[in-house]
Amino acid sequence: MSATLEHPVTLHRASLRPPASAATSAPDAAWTVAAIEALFDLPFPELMHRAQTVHRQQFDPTQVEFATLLSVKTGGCPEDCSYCPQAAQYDTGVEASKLMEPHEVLLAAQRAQAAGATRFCMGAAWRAPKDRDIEKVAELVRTVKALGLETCATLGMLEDGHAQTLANAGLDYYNHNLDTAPDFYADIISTRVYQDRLDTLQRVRGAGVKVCCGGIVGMGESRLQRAGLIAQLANLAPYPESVPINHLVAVAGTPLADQPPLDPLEFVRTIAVARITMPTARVRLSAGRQQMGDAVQALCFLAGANSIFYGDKLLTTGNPDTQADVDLITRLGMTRGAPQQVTS
Ligand code: SAM
Ligand code: DTB
Ligand code: SF4
Repeated sequence: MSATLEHPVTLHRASLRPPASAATSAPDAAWTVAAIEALFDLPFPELMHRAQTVHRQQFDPTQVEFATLLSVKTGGCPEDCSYCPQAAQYDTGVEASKLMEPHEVLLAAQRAQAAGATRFCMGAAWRAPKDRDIEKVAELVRTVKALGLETCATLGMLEDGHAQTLANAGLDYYNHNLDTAPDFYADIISTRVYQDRLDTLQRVRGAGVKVCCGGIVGMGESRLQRAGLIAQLANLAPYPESVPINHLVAVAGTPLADQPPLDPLEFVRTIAVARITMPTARVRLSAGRQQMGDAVQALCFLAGANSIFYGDKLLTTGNPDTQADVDLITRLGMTRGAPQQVTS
């Protein structure tokens, strides 16, 4: 799977094929950070061609998933994630609220479904849910699942047994992000360690729930560290079924409030590299779309993104209007719907 660049033109043709294992989501050879950095370093047209080739081997490239987010428990979080407006210790104007009731969540899920979402993701600003929280979220999952939507939850770190309870309730995906490279992690979060995240992902897998795991770029990390994040994700065995790539939404009051945005083309490269290294995953163009503009988003779709968060709000920050997203997908001649892997 080497992406060595000594002879890029001849080598890229030989390396258009994904690693043999990738088609089965079970890598038998690890991606090295150097190989992934070499992908990032490819000439842009070359990188895009490779990403598109991999994408088309697995999916209809015109299909894009619409996943709607709902913050079912907002703010007041004891963690210190530097990017997050919901951390209690930052003065961001986000008000803490209690866990929503099933009838409120049902209404939001019905609205999302009527607007065209196929997946509904519930987020809670917890470090880790308590046993009684899990029982309540399981009820929410049952409520949403009964509508025929794909269900996803992101609740923080899980204890043994939590993932199984959620699985029994009908949870399809659990979102828990690695966020960044291991060697940049401590610059961003001090209240938990990388291994905690890996342990939760293991519990999710163990319960048979699909893994939604990605990260955030534009937090001041280097390209090498972006490659380090992708290497961590791609080397999970198996790699996640769903990979959200977020651009930092810089929120006033958080330590990263003044972080300048990443070069948009570097964001597109990150999507392309995620697609190449995790061919069968749904790669989600996640937070940051409101700041991105239509042309950059279109490049992200060309780079292999096949999922977006759909709805006027992410968890606490803005997202493009639903009509703007429907219009964009229409203008691009694309269709919404859960992308299915092609069989050949
Ligand atoms: N509290 C749980 C946790 O941290 O796992 C679940 C909710 S948390 C808000 C989910 C994810 O949202 C984070 O892991 C992070 O990747 C993303 N996120 C939070 N704030 C963000 C921001 N300002 N910009 C981009 N992504 C953000
Ligand atoms: C993910 O990777 N991004 C979403 C979802 N998973 C939960 C959250 C983005 C949050 C952006 C900041 C906010 O709206 O609070
Ligand atoms: Fe809390 Fe999650 Fe925000 Fe971190 S990302 S402060 S754990 S809500």
